[in-house]
Amino acid sequence: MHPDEPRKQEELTTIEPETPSGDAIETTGLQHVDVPPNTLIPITKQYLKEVEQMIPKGNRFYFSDGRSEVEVKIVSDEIIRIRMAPNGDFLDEFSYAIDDQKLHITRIDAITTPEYFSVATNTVACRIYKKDFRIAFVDRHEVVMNEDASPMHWEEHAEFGGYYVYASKKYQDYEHFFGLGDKPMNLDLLGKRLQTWGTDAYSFERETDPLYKNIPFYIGIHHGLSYGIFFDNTFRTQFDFASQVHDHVSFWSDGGEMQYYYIHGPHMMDVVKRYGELTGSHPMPPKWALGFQMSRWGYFPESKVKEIAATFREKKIPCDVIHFDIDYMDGYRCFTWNKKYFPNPKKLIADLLQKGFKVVAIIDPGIKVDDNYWVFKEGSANGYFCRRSDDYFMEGNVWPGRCQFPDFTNPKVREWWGGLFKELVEQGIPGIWCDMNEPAVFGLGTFPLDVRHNYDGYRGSHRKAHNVYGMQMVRSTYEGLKKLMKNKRPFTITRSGYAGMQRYSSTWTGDNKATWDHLRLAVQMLQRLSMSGVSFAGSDIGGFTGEPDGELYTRWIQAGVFSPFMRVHSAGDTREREPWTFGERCEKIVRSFIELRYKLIPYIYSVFWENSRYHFPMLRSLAMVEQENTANYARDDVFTFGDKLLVAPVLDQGVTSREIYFPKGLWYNFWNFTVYEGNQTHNIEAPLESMPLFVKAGAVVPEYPVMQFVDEHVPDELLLNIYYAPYHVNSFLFEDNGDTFGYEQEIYSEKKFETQGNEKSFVIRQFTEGMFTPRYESYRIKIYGLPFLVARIFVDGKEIKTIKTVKGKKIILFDVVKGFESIEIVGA
Ligand code: MIG
Repeated sequence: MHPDEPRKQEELTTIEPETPSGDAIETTGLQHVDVPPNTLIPITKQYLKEVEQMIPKGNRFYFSDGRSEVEVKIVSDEIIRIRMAPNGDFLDEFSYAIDDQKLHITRIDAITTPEYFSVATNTVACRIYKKDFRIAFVDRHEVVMNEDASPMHWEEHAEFGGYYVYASKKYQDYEHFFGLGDKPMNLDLLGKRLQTWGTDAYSFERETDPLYKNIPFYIGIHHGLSYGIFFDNTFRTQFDFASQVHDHVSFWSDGGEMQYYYIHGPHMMDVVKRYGELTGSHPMPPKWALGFQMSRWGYFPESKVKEIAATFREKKIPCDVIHFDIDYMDGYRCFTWNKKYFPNPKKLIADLLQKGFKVVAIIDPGIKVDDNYWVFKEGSANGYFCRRSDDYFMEGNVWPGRCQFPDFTNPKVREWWGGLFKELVEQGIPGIWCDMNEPAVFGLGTFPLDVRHNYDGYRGSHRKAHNVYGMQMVRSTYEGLKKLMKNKRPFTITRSGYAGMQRYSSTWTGDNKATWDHLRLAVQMLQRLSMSGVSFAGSDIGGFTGEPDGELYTRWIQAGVFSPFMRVHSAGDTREREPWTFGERCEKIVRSFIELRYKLIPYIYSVFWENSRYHFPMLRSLAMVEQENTANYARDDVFTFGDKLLVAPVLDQGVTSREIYFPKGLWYNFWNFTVYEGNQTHNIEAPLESMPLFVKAGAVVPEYPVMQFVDEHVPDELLLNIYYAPYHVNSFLFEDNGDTFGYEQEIYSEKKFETQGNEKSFVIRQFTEGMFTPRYESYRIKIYGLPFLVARIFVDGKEIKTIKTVKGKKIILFDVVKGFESIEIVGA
């Protein structure tokens, strides 16, 4: 019905192979088909052989065994990249994952010993053993961090050409593994065999693999030392963590190049940060995106949306965002409105905005094949849709029926797609939710492998482009919105993505279920995503499919306060999920926890900045907080949010207390200020009204008054909760205007608070950087846990007299000007 149009000029350009003239073609060795070929080389795995030489070229070093070549590139003091070319020809260098950051190299030492070549930075050496081409990474204390069990190898891919490429490492004693994105399982990956091949995994289960995201980055830890491997290959990749062979850890791919980055620690936190330096971090989100978000498949007609919005405000349950799922569209055609349900979207969106609600709308990649639909017409006319190997269009069924799919790996297509949001932006939509971008196709699952992609000019089939398709869709969406919204920050969510996706989007964990185990999975998956570079993530609170009861819903909301992205979402065939649908008791608790989220906004925003600017993961697993304690590797139901809040959500039905391991140091119970000594386990009461939450002693935690949406009003003063510690602690507060890119031009304020306590005094110092001035004039200081009676308080040397004492003299309260440099509290 849509005859293929003539191919575009650019697609016709092919590179002519350099062949000698006809009669000069070498025919020796060719077999006639009727003659049984007894000299054909069988397809078998081939291994690198003895190394013949090393040739240095700047920060790159080339090693050869006569036929194959290996490149060792020093990327930074802690990052070394390895590439292998089976026939000596490296592929063009191109990566969707790598951010163009300038990394630092202090020095490079190349040496040759009778046994090996070594290329070293000031922290780690890469050794290449001459005899068999095995590679090892050795730290400065001669500890082998990671080492080949066998040399890198490959096997011809007869069907598609190219090679399967393999690396096989020794399993180090007591080694454990983390990372790999969104795997729905315990944090520690030891004993698992996993793959990356983005999949629409509706109602996935614990252990389902693969899921939606493709992040071929893992962290290994042994002897208290940590390193990472980022296998930057977009084909289907597989990882075996001592599952098939108990002393081997391998990773391999169906095609492309064996190309991986070794990232040195020795702290897991450093590995994660360096992986972030390599692949980028989240840009700052609009501040409202950190508020509570309400979603449902789907809210329509507009009277339903209005009713939901009104109920939030009536019941005084804070909320910032309402999501529009696919039903807002006309026959599921992207960039259109169902005029029956939404006769005047602009007005509706404006009315909602007036009440403080932002609308986030879903967009799918499938474009309905329909000659009366402008998006389809434009896409067809310009040749923007994907084609099969024989030039047919890639057609498949999704929500709108028969669809074609833009090739987001083509920069021109990304540019076009980005512009399609013009009308939605003009109508007042500041956020887009990209769904189904694995890509998902009904019946087929995804595209057949022969579909062709532009791959930014490097051409490839779907085998090569599948794992980056979703990332390129949300990239084009983000970049398009950014242009259309001028200097405002767009908000995007994506279901699929590849390593580096964090530069363009937040994400959610997909179609989970309303079960207690899925709540636990959410907590595990969000920690895993956080250590895989994608901190801005959340789960469908309450579960997408199935029916939670009030208890599960309430516990999930409690945990959800500590998801960087906090959204309730559910499938269309489930019962209602708004915070008021589970009875009065639950409503009250849920309200108080959503209010807690809003009180913590200045803290959450600062934690976001630490990720955006400095690459710290927002959620930090105990394995990362205290890697020297191997028992922590299995403690994946407790984590810290930023470094000041220790979060221990209740993950089991009917439970009203739980055992919690506290990392070293002192921790305050957030609710009653009891102090616990760390490096041990305590049993903590957790009735449904409460959730175990602790603050690191010495912390300064900024707090906003409860608002019904973020920045509903400007507070006259900022509350600083300060928790005494008998030692030194640093805390940070980031502030800016909350919705522009001014922060890239230093228009922000970054405050550092240093606290220092002893038996007789407690001192708080403030250091300010940046050019943004918040509108409030003073801080209200609230100090918890002083071990002495207060005699005097000095602010910048001047004594202040107006001090309040509350709760049996355990808390003191006073106001100071926001520009103070030091506060000294002196005991009696
Ligand atoms: O085939 O848009 O994961 O969040 O509500 C289902 C409808 C398509 C899947 C998403 C889900 C969304 C749903 N979508």
